[in-house]
Amino acid sequence: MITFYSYGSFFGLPDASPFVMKGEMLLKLAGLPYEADTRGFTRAPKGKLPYIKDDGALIADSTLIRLHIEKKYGFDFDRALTAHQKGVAWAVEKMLEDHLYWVMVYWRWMVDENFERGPKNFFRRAPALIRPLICKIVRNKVRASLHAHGIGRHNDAEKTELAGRCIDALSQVLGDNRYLMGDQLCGADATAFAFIAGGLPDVFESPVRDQLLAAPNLVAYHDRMMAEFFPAFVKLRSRAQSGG
Ligand SMILES: N[C@@H](CCC(=O)N[C@@H](CS)C(=O)NCC(=O)O)C(=O)O
Repeated sequence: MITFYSYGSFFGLPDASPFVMKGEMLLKLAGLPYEADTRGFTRAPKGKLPYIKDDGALIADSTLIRLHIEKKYGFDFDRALTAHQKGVAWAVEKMLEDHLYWVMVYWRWMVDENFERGPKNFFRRAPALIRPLICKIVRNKVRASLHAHGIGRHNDAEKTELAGRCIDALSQVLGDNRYLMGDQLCGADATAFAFIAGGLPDVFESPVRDQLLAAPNLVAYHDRMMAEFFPAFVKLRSRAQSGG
């Protein structure tokens, strides 16, 4: 049995991290049984989640998990796609992971109100006396990562414009399709779903959320995918939205 190391549910989502939601969805797409373990972060081989343990082998990184599934289990996530579609799907995936993600991180972590309602909850098990210090250290680390990536050097209007182009591109690629690239699922559906889901919780007020909500096809796609793959969270999301 594969062990899938995750953060666990926050903000009405299957997981706080879009990369973890992507990883879990890849396991579901491949039909592989797994058990989730939310206590693996301190032993994470690359200091990040998700990672899996499969027959004793540790595979860290959502994309490397995908490659592992493809190699070890012979599962082709993109079997329904043409070569051109495969290229587009991969490019869309990396646009979300390596570009839009960092704008999302900025709004979640660097805006005080969003941090208070969101990531601060990750530290609620830390001793009360040192909790503010831990929050400060981790936030400073995130700030440094944003700066190193480059997104953190842009002003809010610039970040918003860049995020808008990503969301628009995603919406254009999806169009009226049921799934990202057509009427069949592919590997990038795991990423597209996870990053839309990560941007939608109403605890985070952000231009990214507004831009996603302004794209009806992305919201409808998200709701379809949530119902298909994480049905328990459809209820949680609607309860959260109705203030319950
Ligand atoms: N490239 C990695 C990215 C994973 C990632 O960035 N995970 C974040 C959560 S969204 C994390 O665990 N960060 C912890 C840290 O940087 O300390 C993947 O695809 O799995």
